[in-house]
Amino acid sequence: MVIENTISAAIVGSFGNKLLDNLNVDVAIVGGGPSALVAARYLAEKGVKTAIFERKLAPGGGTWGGGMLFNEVVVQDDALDILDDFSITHRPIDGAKGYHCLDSVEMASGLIFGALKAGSKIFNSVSVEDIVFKENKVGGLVINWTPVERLGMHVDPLTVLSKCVLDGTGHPCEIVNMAVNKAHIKLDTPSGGILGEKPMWVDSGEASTVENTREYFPGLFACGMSANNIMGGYRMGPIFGGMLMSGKKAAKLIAEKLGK
Ligand code: 48F
Repeated sequence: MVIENTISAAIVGSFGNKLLDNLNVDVAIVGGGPSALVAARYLAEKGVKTAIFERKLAPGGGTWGGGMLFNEVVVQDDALDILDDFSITHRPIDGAKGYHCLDSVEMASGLIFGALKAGSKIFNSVSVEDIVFKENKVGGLVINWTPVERLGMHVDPLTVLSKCVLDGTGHPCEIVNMAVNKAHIKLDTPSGGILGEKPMWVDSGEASTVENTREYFPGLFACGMSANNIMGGYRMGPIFGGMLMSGKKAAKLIAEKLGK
C-alpha cells in the first residue's frame, strides 16, 4: 500500500474501532467541560467504561477563556487535591487566604489529558441531539457530527447505549431539557421540572453546584452548571473549585450505582 493509503486506512480503522468499542458504555457523558472531564477521569480509574461526547472541536468547555478572556482561573482550597491528582500547577493568591490562581490553558489541557490517560474516551465535534429512552429509563444518547447539526443537514444520527448518562452540558442543561420536553419525565426536583439558574452569587453557587450534583431520574445524572441550572442555583463566574468537586462527586455516585 502506498503511504497516503496507509495513513488514511490507519485513521479510518483506528477511529472505527474506537467508536465501535464505545457504542455500548457504562457511562455516556455529554459535554467535555471541567466537571465532566473530572468525572470521566475518576470513573475510568475505577474501571468504569466511560466516553465523553463533546460538541466543539476542543473539549474543555468554559475553562480555556478564564475570566473575560484573561486566561487565569481561581480555585479554592477544597479542590486542590483534584488539581494535584491531575498534576495541574496552582499558586496561592496574596491577600486571599484559601484561594489559588492557575493558568486556564494548563487547566483545560491537564483535565483533558488526565481523563484520556485514565482510560476515558473523548469524541469531539460530536453533538448529542437526543436521548435513548426505553421502558421509562434513560438508556443512551443519539449522536451526530456537529457540522451536520450546524449546517442543518438532513442526516440520520447514530446511537450509543449506556447504563447511565451524565449531563455535563453546562448552563443550558441540554440533556435534562430533552428528557423533560421530549420524554415528559418528572425530575427529582421540588417542581418536577427544571428550576432555572439564578444570577451570580459566588460562594452560594460554588456550594450548590456540588450539592446539586446527583441523579435526577433513573439513569440520568447531572454535574457542573447543568446541575445548578436544574436546581435553581446561583452562577459563580471564573471560580472553578465547585466544578471540579462536582465532577468528583458525580463519579462517586455513578460508580456506587454501578457497584464499582
Ligand atoms: O459549560 P462547561 O464548561 O461545563 P461545566 O463543567 O463548567 C462550567 C464552567 O465552564 C463555567 C462556570 C465556572 O464557574 O460557570 O461556565 O458545567 O462545558 C459544557 C460543554 O458541553 C458541551 C459544550 O460544547 C461545552 O464544551 N455541550 C453542550 N451541549 C452539548 C455539548 C450537546 N448537546 N452535545 C455535546 N456537547
